[in-house]
Amino acid sequence: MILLLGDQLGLHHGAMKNARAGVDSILMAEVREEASYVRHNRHKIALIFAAMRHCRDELRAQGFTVIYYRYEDGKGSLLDAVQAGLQDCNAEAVRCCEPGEFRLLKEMRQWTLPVPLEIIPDDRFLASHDDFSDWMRGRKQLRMEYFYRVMRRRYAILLDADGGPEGGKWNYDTSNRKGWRASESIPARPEVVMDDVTREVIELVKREFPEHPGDLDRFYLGVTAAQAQEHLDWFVDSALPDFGKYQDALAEESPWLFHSLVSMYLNIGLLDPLAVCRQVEQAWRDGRCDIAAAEGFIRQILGWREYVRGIYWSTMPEYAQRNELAAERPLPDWFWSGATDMRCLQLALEQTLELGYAHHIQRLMVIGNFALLAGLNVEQVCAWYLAVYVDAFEWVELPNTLGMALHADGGLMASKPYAASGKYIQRQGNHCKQCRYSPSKTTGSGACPYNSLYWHFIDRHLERFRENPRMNLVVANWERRDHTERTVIVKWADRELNSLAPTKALA
Ligand code: FAD
Ligand code: DLZ
Ligand code: SF4
Repeated sequence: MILLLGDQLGLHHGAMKNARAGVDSILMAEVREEASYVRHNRHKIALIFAAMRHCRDELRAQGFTVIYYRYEDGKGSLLDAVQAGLQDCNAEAVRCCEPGEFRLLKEMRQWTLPVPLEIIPDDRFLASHDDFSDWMRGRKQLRMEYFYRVMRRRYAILLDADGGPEGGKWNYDTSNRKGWRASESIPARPEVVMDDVTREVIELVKREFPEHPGDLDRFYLGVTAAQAQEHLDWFVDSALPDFGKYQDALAEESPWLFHSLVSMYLNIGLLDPLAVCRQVEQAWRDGRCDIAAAEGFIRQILGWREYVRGIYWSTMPEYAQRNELAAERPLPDWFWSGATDMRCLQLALEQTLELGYAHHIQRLMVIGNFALLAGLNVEQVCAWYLAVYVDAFEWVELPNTLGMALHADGGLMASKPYAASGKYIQRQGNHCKQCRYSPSKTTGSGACPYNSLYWHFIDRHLERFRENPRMNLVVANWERRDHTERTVIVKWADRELNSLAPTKALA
């Protein structure tokens, strides 16, 4: 019996590799524990249940026997489902591909079953656990850039005839930082056509998860591999040419700008990462986008995505406990409503809660940056990120949040914190024009909170940052200011911090 998890829906990888129609039974189960271990966005639950049901139908059409428990069947946990499934099918063994979260792997290892359980490696990823450990060995710093070059060479992506990087450079990041000035039009995304299976799931999720975020009247996701591919094709044709240029931009007009919106499909197995990279490389070779767009996009998947997974599995479970900057301030209630006057943060939170999506710069430099500067409790912030995004699974969410955004791993992933004042947000987009705060003021009425919080952050970690060569300049700038000025800024920031409402109940 093959246990197929809700984020492992590719039919040619993982536990499905070499599966035999007519011999093996496939078990799929919508279960309470997986749907509620955090307050998942309703878009995520709807995506997973609808994609699971479509996958079930496709497998049956291919001649597979599928044991499927719907949410209404009341299975509490995956273990309950496996035990019930075994009674149905007389299997000699259970096979499952390793789950994407340490939590579940640990549980599975403790399962007591009447037949052996075989947990096999997840071959959807382009670097195995051993590949990553080999790369890590003997390195003082785990710079993503060097890992990425190894991956480019291994998969021969964007290489010239001599094996060097196409265009002469490995990384075109410096061409990909243009701010948004609303001078170009953003292409409208194709509408998703829903069938009865998806509509039924949406009604179920609305009914069963009333306390979870997510406006399902705006459901916008594909739920089959074919639909995911259509989304990717649309991206390559219509948005990729501007992806690079506006990769770091922030816009009032759009929650997604020129981003691909494929993370959720990659993460649940509806798209294959290598095929996605090759399709984008081909678009460049055909002259349909520039090298900075293609390289910038491929780096995210071949580089960052594989790298964060490597960090996660090589450091867990200890990684989740890290809090190097001793950040303990409770997560404010308004992270669950978006009710703040900070325009950039309000829009990022609202779209996150309503759609389960925010693009990378919103996650890192608007929400994450605020959490970092304000010293919000690391565990609570990580739990929030795991809950609110459609693409959130701990293997990718945790290193990005704890490591990249909150610098709570003390610099294992990033040699300096991604901390910025309101000036950065102003430069990258057009939110500040709509905001009641001013990015050019640091203290006093109407001052952008990011500004004083930025200096508060530097001031509270002065000793640590003095030791960091990449932070020297900022520390020197701060220390050059006169004592009174520094005191005024720190006091103003304290006022801002004290005005953050304490949290009520966290999921
Ligand atoms: P695009 O901008 O179009 O990028 C293309 C693809 O590259 C993405 O689909 C994704 O698969 C990959 N990618 C890009 N950046 C990263 C990254 N840093 N790590 C891993 N993959 C990356 N991504 C998730 O998939 N799940 C998460 O739970 C998640 N949590 C995040 C939390 C924080 C604090 C931050 C800073 C980033 C997080 N990311 C996460 C990474 C990234 O923000 C999202 O993958 C991206 O925004 C998804 O939108 P997209 O598909 O439009 O991406
Ligand atoms: C996220 C999720 C949800 C909401 N529901 C289910 C489910 O009912 N059944 C299932 O098999 N998987 C679900 N998942 C995905 C799992 O939580 C995921 O496999 C683990 O978190 C490991 O990545
Ligand atoms: Fe955000 Fe500050 Fe700009 Fe307002 S002024 S949008 S809070 S950066």
